[in-house]
Amino acid sequence: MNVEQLNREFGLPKLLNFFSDDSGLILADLAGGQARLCLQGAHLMHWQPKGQAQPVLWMSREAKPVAGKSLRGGVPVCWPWFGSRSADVPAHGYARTVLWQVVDSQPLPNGGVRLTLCWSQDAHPLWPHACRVELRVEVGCDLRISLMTCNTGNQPLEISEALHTYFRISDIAAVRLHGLDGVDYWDKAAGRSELCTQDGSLSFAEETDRVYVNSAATCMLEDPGLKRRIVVEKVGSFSTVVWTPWVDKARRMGDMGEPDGWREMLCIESGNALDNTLTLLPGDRHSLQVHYQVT
Ligand code: TA6
Repeated sequence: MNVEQLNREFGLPKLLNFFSDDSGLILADLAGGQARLCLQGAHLMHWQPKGQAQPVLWMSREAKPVAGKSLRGGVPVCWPWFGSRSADVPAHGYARTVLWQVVDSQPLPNGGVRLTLCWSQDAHPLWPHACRVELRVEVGCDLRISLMTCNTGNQPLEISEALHTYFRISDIAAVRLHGLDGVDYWDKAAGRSELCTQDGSLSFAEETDRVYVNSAATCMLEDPGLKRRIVVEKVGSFSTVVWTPWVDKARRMGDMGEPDGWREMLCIESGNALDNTLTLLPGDRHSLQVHYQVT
């Protein structure tokens, strides 16, 4: 569908408007501009609820929508695998670079809006299986995102996934992350892969890349610099990934926004990865739901 058809079929006055930018990609403004989503990747790019002086989601100053390329920031959808598999396939799967279809839009009682997108395939060159995945975004004073996968084929499927959420913070040295005390994690920083156990809350002073496993724990990010707390509550997700690249990896990546955009972001990702990889039998469906609140 083009922009006109999308607005005719799914547009909602003041709540949901589709438009295309100079990349030719189609974007959607939600809830009167409190959020913005790119149909490529069903990628939520921006969320700044009323009353918040800064966006809750971080987006690199250098990021702009480009066909076939994922955006550095917002909520990339990692699916049908999380992490890197081999050098010749993209890390975190291909869902974040394909064109999702809009399937539904609804106003919400709280004055917000719900937008549902889907990607379905008989096969994909990188993953030759029949499957359907839906992303549902509910935007208002808080944010809910659901990622629902259905095995539409006749073989069991192994899926790993994550909502790879980048949060805007005042400074990486100022924040603390609570809620993971006692949870086991795979320490993936600096090429390591060691199983450890979290002791207390997290503060950050170096590259941190941890996949916490077998935990549905609610996390709370405390940011005194922006005078806010962000609560990440999830259902159907047993892995939480915490990632800051720190200065050297950020420089190597080159798209975190010079000179130190990396200091103003922290990823808290809700998914099912490593020990929590899912097996879906034919006809099975799995739903991962995350509720983000700012207080
Ligand atoms: O989720 C953390 C991580 O796996 C890091 O290791 C880093 O690679 C990050 O994701 C970004 O990955 P991307 O493919 O988006 O550059």
